[in-house]
Amino acid sequence: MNNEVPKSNLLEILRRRQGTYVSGEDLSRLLGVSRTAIWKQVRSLRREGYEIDAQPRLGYCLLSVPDAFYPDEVLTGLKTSWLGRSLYYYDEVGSTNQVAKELADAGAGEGTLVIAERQTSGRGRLGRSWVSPPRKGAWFSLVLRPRVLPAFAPQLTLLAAVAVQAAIRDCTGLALGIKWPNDLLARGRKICGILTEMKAEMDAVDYLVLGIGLNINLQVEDFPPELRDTASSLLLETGRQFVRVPLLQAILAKLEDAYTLWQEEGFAPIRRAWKEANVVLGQKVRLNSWGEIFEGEAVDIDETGALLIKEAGGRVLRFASGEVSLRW
Ligand code: BTX
Repeated sequence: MNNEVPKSNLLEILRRRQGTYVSGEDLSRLLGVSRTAIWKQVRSLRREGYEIDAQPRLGYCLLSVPDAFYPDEVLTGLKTSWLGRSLYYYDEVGSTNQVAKELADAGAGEGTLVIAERQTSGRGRLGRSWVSPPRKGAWFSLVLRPRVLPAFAPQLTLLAAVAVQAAIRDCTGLALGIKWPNDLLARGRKICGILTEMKAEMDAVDYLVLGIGLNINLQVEDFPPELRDTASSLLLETGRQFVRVPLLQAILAKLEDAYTLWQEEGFAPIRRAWKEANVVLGQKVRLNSWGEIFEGEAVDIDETGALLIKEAGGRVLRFASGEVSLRW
């Protein structure tokens, strides 16, 4: 008798009968392993945070599952058809974007997901860092291989912002505002950041890595003092603790839908959705573009996703990238 119990198979059976007991004998028969092997796997699952009751005559009963991004948890109930179905999970990693880039360089397919409970050197844009404490947020990256010219790649950041905004609205009721190009804000504080990195030839994208950092259950003290006035989390905004796995699943589903729409109909529908959820247009803004400062009213984003700013003199400037400040 084979004595290795595939964890996923055991979990699948217990999950299907969640709330009722399954005897060791039945499990042993269904999985083709000894009862000792089942007991060993149950102990290992308990160490991972699964609550499994064991009763001498009744057998095993799954009482609760941990709120961890274990592949079994992410894949159970995931509604996407390709996004996130190939998945690399880490309890701790430097940066999920870095890992995703290495995987993409080695040929990882479209939709590959890299997710970590904690990042030790999470990255923002321009060499900045992203605070990613253990099991408090969703820190993840996706490998995408869109067939577009490199100039259209920045649209993906806006697309991601729209998808995350919609998923959070559906799951929590919170309507976050999108700040061009890559932040989601609540009351002006950053709750989610998006970092898109690309490898491309002159006329074709090889791959894009879409990195998303979403602050979910962070308390004030989880942020370093210098971020406490500018950062927030879903918990701090709503007073509620969220189970993270369903949030991630909702984000992946919205992202897959938006990405499919983008490939079929182009940027127009994404642009419309972005304009509805943004907090930049119509505002006086200051934009830092490679160290040069521009000021004016943000009037629109164009069909490529670039921001249009109207200066006091009436001249309209177009920015494909840059850092926007709203309050000055
Ligand atoms: P950004 O450059 O727009 O923002 C980075 C800045 O945001 C930091 O300099 C700091 O001021 C502030 N900040 C840092 N951590 C947080 C936080 N947790 N919440 C709010 N504000 C913060 C935004 O870059 C893009 C961030 C992407 C992060 C994801 S996580 C998964 C993936 N892997 C990875 O290394 N990065 C991405």
